[in-house]
Amino acid sequence: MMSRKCILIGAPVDSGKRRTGCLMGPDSYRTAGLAQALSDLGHTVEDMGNLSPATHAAEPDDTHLHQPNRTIGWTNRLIRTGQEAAQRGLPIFLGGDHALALGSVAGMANHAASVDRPLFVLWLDAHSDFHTPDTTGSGNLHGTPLGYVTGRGGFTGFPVITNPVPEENICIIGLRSVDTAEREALQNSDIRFHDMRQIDEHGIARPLAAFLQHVASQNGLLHVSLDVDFLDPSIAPAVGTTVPGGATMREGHLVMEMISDSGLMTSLDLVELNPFLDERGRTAHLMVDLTASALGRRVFDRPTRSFS
Ligand code: B3U
Ligand code: MN
Ligand code: MN
Repeated sequence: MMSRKCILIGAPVDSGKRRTGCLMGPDSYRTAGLAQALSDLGHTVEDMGNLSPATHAAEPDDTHLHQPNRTIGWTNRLIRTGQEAAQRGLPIFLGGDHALALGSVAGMANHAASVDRPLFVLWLDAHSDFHTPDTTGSGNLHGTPLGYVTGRGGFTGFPVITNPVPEENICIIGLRSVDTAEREALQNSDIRFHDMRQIDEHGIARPLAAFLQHVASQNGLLHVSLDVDFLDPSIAPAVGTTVPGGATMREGHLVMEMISDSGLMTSLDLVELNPFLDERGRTAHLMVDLTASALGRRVFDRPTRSFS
């Protein structure tokens, strides 16, 4: 396993939905020992502390969207900070809710363009987060990052997407809660998506291995966005939107170990942890353990297994 420079970026974004608490996420990961876990694996760790949103206008009162301007402020901040960090190491965005990914992914897309490589995105989530401000029924912008970074319209006031992520470069795994508008948009898109039914029938390794091989064949950079609700709420209760029937602990670790084996991951989001809802830190600890698996922690060092 290659030794990496991991750059922790605290992004206490809490504007992406109405239920608050995700702002405590970054400090919860720190308390659960994230930096130590990474340095125990031989990585160097830099912690940039907790960011705050860029200056933004007051919230309008004539919109169905929840706190759009604060999310615009966060997006501006995270694009800039993320892009700068990616030149120096492997950014790990400590959320914060999934609205942080409007900025993290857009920043990584700018970075990828600057080094002339394509960006690929692995989205581990119960939800597809492919809404636009026009299609969201809830008005919660944590449901829109994939819509934003692929260049869908309607994101008035947000930074203009200069390097849209091609739909065919995105793979979503873990789906089990998709709105009607999103389902249609997804089915008409080139995004690869895998719901729990598919995972139950064929296993989680097969679609992931196919995607990782594709990324490798294109010499791509890989951004991984891990939403706590990818996991089953019985093992990861600290999330506002619990959806039963999620990934097991073993599936979660397998996904992360395969990502690590591939050597492809260049940035990571840890999102939607709401420590206010946790049970004695177990969700925070699990997210730290999964991050460790993605960065080389193993039971045994054994030759990489091929899944083809
Ligand atoms: N698709 C719904 C629900 C949702 C999306 N992301 C989460 N929940 N966490 C929406 O509000 O857009
Ligand atoms: Mn999400
Ligand atoms: Mn989700």
